[in-house]
Amino acid sequence: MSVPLFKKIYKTISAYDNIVIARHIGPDPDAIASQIALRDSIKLTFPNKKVYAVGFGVSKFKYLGTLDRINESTLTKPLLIAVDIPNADRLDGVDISNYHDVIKIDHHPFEDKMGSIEIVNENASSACEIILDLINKTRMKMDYSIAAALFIGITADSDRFLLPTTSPKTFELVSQLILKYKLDIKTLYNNLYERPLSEMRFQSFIGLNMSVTENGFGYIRLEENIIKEYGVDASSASNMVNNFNFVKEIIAWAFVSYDEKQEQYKVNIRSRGPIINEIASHYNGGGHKYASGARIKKQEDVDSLFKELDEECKKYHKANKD
Ligand SMILES: [Mn+2]
Repeated sequence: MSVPLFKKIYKTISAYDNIVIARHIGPDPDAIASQIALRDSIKLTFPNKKVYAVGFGVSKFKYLGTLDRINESTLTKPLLIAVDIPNADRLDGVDISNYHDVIKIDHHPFEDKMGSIEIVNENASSACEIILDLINKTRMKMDYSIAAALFIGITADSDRFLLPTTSPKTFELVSQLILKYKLDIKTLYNNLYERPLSEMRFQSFIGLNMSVTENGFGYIRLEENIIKEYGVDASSASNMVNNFNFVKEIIAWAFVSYDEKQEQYKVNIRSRGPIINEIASHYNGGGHKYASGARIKKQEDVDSLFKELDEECKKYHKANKD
């Protein structure tokens, strides 16, 4: 990312006294870690500024730090920094129209223009990687807990440096971070990866029951009664989609669950070959090339999404035959 753009962000941050940092609804570790690390770095660099990281808290990510509550109407001339989010309508806890200016820092494919400065780097492993680069290349400060949060965000979003967005630069930045702050990786990994036995058992259920087409498309519907029977929470269940990479017979795979409250199907899609976000975008969805999601009202549309994904797998196999 260009240094002039980082300098411009630094200058803009310097100019505001009230800063709110927001990310997407249904946050993952990268979303929360990037907003907390950025908030704490701005506070450390500019102790007189009021800086808030907002959005609905998730108890299992509490180890990353605490979030703030704000009353937007009482903030004078606030700056909004949106991290890890491409679309304004999925911002958690803020109304973009209340802000004097907006900075976006993201690594998803571009969707909405939000403000005067936008860093969108699809080649970055995570929002945390971009923020780490920003801190390193400006006069912004860091301490152990900021470094630890950034490490967690990068590790989680790159799936432990497995996903194709992991670059030599990712390794370089992380290596410097570990050395400089003597990160206690063992504790950080425990926080990020420890999970209950019930989840492990449910993952085995998925492995046993997933359907796989001859084109290498794997799919399963996670029924509510089964999720309950195994005692896992619905979001942990759908996040297990990340654990089915590198299965020889599968090149793209999807989990679908029904959200009773929203009255819609939530589909999580992953791939290690075919590009899937284009297809997901036809079904009220989107995301990264190899990690996407969709929210669908009707069962028939889920079926036709799966048909399209299966076709894409077929095309991919044809194009990549040795
Ligand atoms: Mn992210």
